[in-house]
Amino acid sequence: MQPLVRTSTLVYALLWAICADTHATELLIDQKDKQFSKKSVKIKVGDVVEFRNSDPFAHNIFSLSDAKSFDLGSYPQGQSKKVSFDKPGRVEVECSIHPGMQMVVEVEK
Ligand SMILES: [Cu+2]
Repeated sequence: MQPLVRTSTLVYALLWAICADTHATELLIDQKDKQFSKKSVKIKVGDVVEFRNSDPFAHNIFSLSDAKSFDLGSYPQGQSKKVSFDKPGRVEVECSIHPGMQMVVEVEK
């Protein structure tokens, strides 16, 4: 029975490693009335933020920050796009269509 026990322990450890590796927290930020649902959020490296558009017009959010630079392009009501944050730092998110829309994502180690 000894080898069997060892094998199953190994399989369990392997599964745990795989799950731990892909286990990123996902956070939803809404865009409504030309505002982000939160002005600032704190997340961990590897976490994913889903940016949903609930306004009846398009938003085009982007960031030029060193910790994460991205441009999600313009997308309409009901759609979501996800951004994964892979470096620690302060990420300022803006909308290129509505200059008043701003938020900060603090990515911690
Ligand atoms: Cu916008």
